[in-house]
Parts: sequence; structure tokens; C-alpha cells
Amino acid sequence: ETFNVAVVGATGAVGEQILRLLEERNFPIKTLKLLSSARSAGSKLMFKGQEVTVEEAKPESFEGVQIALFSAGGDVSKALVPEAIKHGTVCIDNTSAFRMDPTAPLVVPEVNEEKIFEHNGVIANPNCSTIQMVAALKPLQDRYGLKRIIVSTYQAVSGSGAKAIAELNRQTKAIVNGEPVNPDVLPVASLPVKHQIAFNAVPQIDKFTENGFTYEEMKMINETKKIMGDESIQVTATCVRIPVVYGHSESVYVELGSEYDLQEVRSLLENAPGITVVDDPANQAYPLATDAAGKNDVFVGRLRRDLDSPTGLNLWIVSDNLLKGAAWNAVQIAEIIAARSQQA
Ligand code: 11C
Repeated sequence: ETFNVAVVGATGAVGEQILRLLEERNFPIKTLKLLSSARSAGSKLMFKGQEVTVEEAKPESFEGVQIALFSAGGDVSKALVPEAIKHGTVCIDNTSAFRMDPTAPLVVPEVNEEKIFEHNGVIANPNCSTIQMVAALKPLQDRYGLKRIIVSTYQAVSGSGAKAIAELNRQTKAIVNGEPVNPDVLPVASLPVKHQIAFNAVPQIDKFTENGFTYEEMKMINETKKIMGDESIQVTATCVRIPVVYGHSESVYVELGSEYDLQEVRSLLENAPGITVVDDPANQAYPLATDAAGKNDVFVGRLRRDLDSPTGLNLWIVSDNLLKGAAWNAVQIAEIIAARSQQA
């Protein structure tokens, strides 16, 4: 069986990776529609050696479409996912629009694949920094339970889109040449104050909420509980933007539900799907954003016991934010839907 597929936001940073993955994984496509905002409509993209013209996404675009992957921003998803559902399209949504909707499954296949089939038309893809953390913690949750997570992130500028990548490049050149930096995009393009990202660390990703946490931090807190299916897990997060282009890194301190054996933790992670352990301090081997970029896996290292708490464990978790953090997780979900439908 092959499928009529649409990619909404095909010209964006994540859309580009979705197309590459659909091509590389030979997804069973009957027809492919590339959709975008009016601004990008008319541009041409290559898919399997053929030129495809990008069309403006409209409610009627979903006629006959069986699977649609959305990554064109929350407003586009809020407006068009309900229209697509009316046409019977199963929507995989990369934005935050439906993540906390209790009727929408929030899925990381390594953690809660079975939730996919509880959907009412839309399956939400979590935030990038959440996905890599829960994928790595799932085997530990299954074996020991999770009591508390304290995470600090070191996030790549590509999470904020193509303009932020250009801004980092521009500022880096400006500083090296002794020219003015003129921050224009980060931390949040729509807010009046901007900060230098080159040679800096900015403890603000997205806007602030009323409780003093940013939306990015609240995504990590709320989405983790929903995906892991346990509201009692305590989570606190500090999200920081650093001058890296691809790959989010995370320092995670976790208190497990019981005492643990470090060798067992290592082998649980080594045998977990989608996880690669890189952890050999004697040879200075640990996950690096530069190594994770372009790869689908989540990389875990710096495994070490806390010195005070017998249930405390430290980890360093790195993954490509545009791949497992976005496009690959979405394509994985699409592959699972396609495989189930082919079995039926
Ligand atoms: C960032 N995590 O790195 C954000 C990007 O909710 O899908 C993804 C935002 C989202 O800036």
C-alpha cells in the first residue's frame, strides 16, 4: 500500500529534513504534496530527482491526503489541522499547537509508540529538547522509576530557525572582524530586546511565562510528564541558547525510584532503541553536538553516580534537534502508521 502524503512547511528547516528522510527511507508515497505559506508558494523543491512545486496550504489542499506532516508554525497548525481532519487526513504535528490537548497523543516512539493509535486525527510531535531527554530516560523509568529530573540545556540556534543560524554566522564574522554585532533575531524575534549569541550563552529560549520559567522550560516540564505518563515525576529545567548550529546538549541529573547499579544503567542504555552510548572518559569520549549533527540517534554519556544521593545519576544527552528532535521523530510516527495500515 502507498499513501497520499502532504508536507506542510516544506520549505522550512524541519520541512527540508522531513523531505530528505521520506526520500532516504523510501516512504511508501503514492502522491506527495508540498505545502507552505503564500510567501513560499511557487518555489520548487526536488524529491527523488523530480521537481515538485510548492503550493499554498489551504483547507481544500487536504482532499485525498492520508498522512500530513505539519511544521509551519503553531498558527498554521491551529488553522489547518482541523480542516485536514475533516478530510480524514491523519496529521503529525511538529508544533506546540496540540501537544497539551488531552485528546491528542504526544509521541516519542521509543517511549509511548502505542499512543499513536489513540489519535483523533492529530498526533503531536514533542519539543526537541524534550524528545531527546525522554528517549534516554525511558529505559531507566521502566527499570527503576523516575522521581525527579533536573535539566539544563545547551541548545543550538537552528531550533530558532534559519534566521537564527544566519544571525550566528553574521555575528561571528562581525566580531572576528572587529565590527558591530547588532543582534536582531535572538532570543525571541518578536520581543524588543535582542542579545548577542556569538561567543555567548543566553538563558532565554522563547518568552517568559508568569511563573518565571520560559515557555521552552515549561514544555520540558509538562511534555515530559505527559509522554512518560506520570504526573508525579518532578521536573525542573533551565534552557540556554549557545552558539552551536545543530544539536542540543543537555546536562541531566535524575533521581531514580530506587537504588541502581551503574553497569546495569549503561547496559540498559546500550540496548535501548535509538540510543547510542558514548562514554569513555579515559579516552575523552563523550557525546558532542558536532558528532550528533546529521544523525538520527540520541547520544548519551558522562554517566556517573551522584556523590550524595544513592538514587542520583548524572547524564549528558545530545541529539540533532532537527532530526530526532523534529523531522525524524515525525517520520518515525508516519512509518509506524503506514506499517500498521499495511498490516490491516
Ligand atoms: C528551540 N525547542 O530550540 C525550540 C524549537 O515547540 O517545537 C522548537 C519549538 C517547538 O528553540
